Amino acid sequence: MLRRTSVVLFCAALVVSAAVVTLSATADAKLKPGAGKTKVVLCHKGRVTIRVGLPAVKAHLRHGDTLGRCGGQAAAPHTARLAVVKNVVNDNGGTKAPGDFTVTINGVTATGGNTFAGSAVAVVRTITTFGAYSVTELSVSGYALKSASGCSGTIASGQDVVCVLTNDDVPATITVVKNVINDHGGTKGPGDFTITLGGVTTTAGNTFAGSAAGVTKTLTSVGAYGVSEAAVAGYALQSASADCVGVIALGQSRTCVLTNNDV
Ligand SMILES: [Ca+2]
Ligand SMILES: [Ca+2]
Repeated sequence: MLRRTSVVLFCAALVVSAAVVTLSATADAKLKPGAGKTKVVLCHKGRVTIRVGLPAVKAHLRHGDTLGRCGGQAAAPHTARLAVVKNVVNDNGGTKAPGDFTVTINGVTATGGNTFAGSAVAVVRTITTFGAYSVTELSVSGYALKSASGCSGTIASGQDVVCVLTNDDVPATITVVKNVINDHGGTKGPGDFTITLGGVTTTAGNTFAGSAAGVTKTLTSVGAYGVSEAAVAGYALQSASADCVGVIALGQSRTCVLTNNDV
């Protein structure tokens, strides 16, 4: 009877510890957008080099796995390790990769160099001096830092630290203003004109009704574009501003003004 009780308790303890691991992994995934896709290289049980999802890293380190590949990078006495994971989100037409970003570890000494190209599967550096550190990167045109996790603080001998830097391409926007002049009896308004933005893609459709206040479109691609409209009987296009045709890059904004006049 006693024995049975202890077995039940032991199983209950297992369930609880499994739940704790799952909960902390979920919390990490929420804190770090895209964390589920991030892979970190670990040496598992001192023998096997594996790649695991970022949320699982803490649990692996807890049972004795170490950052980086097996062999050559085993934890020397009086060192720490810092893994830098570089993520890039390209949902607005950007084409840069993690390796296009130059990352620097500041404040402590990293074997192999403090400055290096980013990598989505982590660059692992052995740290030989300790204290306050930060991880920074050179700015890349058209990209903004979306989040930085574990990228500043203090690092002590024997610690394993994972820093995740995520950049996001900054959307370009195009605003179309529609004016209608009715000085010969016309009764159409800006909303009677159907406008199409060509050459690029947008988050919410390329064809829309005109507006004197302007309609702003957020782009999901960049490059050459042109604004056109469907003909409306009794009206002629009087003018189209310079930015109704052009080339647009990440982070840029353009305003196109189309003016029609009743004939
Ligand atoms: Ca973006
Ligand atoms: Ca007129």
